[in-house]
Amino acid sequence: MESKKEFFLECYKLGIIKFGRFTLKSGIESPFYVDLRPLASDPKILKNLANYLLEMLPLDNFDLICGVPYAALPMATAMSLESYIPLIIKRKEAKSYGTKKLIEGIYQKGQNCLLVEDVITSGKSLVETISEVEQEDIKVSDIVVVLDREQGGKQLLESKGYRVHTLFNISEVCDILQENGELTENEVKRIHDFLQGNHIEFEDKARASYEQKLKNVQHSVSKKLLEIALAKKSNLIASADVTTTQELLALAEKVGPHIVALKTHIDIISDFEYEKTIIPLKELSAKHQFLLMEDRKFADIGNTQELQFKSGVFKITDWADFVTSQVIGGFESLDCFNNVGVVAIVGMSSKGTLTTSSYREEALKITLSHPNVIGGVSQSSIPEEILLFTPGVNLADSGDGKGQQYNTPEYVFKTLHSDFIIVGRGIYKSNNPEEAAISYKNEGWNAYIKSLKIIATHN
Ligand code: S5P
Repeated sequence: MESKKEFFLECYKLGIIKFGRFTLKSGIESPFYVDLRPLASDPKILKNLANYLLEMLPLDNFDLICGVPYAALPMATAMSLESYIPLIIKRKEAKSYGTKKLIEGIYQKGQNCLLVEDVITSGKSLVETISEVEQEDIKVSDIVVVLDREQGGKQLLESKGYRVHTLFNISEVCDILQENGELTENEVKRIHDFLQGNHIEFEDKARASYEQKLKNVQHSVSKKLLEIALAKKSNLIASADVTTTQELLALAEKVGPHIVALKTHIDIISDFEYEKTIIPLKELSAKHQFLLMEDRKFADIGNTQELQFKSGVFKITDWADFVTSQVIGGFESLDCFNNVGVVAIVGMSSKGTLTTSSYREEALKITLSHPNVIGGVSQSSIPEEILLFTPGVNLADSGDGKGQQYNTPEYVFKTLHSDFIIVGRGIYKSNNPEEAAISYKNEGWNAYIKSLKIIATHN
């Protein structure tokens, strides 16, 4: 076998460690991220890894071998194949039916089991796993770990009397990568500072300004939105989720001067009449210079969407400047919106939404490639070539008890690089919607200006 260092570099090529800015499960921001699952996809590496791990261990001590689910399962399997030590499988959760077993496989009470883990950080999840294995009357004395993040896990387990064998630790990994020109001395120093529990500053990428975006966008609706934003010093879209024409028009009159667009759900207006609802609304939009965004969230095949867009009582095509649409119907389902701008729903703000990261990734492909699309609704960042609209913004609340989850303007501009905030109840439910709109407009604009000024503070 090649040297341990060469072996690490081969593993590294599979993308198991990334450097940058990552939010860990605990919410802590880390300058590096480790994911060893790719190792299982390279049979030669997995086999070598198994042998490196076995070499470190007093193999006679073990009757069984068990991986901590899931990343360590292939590793434990490979070690079992190389050493002929029998494998047992620990479930993540006990089955809710049948045997309710937590450990699968053949074993006897009192046998000693070697635990295999991919990465150890604080060690807390290993402590839990060990106690679950011990509850089945299986003994654990040794744990073998591929990579130690050196954040106290080894010490925690050793203080409880377990032997912890680690193949790599993050310090030696950083040294290897520095020697190989993958990391600079400064980057390694920051990682050490982080591991020692010191606060480290992250370099924030500066966001594009509205002026810069105005130069790059193609769609006329994107241009108009950015021009209004700059003219009014506002990035606020008020969501008019009211249910009568009178309330809708009254709200538009009050908040109109302070917003870039008024977002409607036109199908919740109980007394809708094109003449009485839309005509005066159009007049207000011209008077106060804001666009109309119909939040229809189309989600059907192209033909049906076209009918929903152009027919019925609402005739959205005649008055909306831009509309929202799901992209679940695929690329061509958006073709019918060729006289308006489309804001694609990439990710939703509600708890338990099905817009998972893999969905968002696919949704973004359509969003970025369709010429009718001007931007996306999302709770995470999207590429800067399109506009990001972020609902779920409220200064006073963190949720509404119905699944809505709120963020502050500061978070959405600084962290997500949003372009426009969408505020509903924060404005129309307020005692004074005009004052509320002014305060959201100012908060939003200040947060945007602040997000432009983030200065790199590498130390
Ligand atoms: O993910 C989303 C997408 C949208 S468009 N989450 C949302 O809340 N919205 C809309 O934004 C929602 O339909 C509502 O009209 C508005 C948020 O209203 P609020 O009262 O919670 O601010």
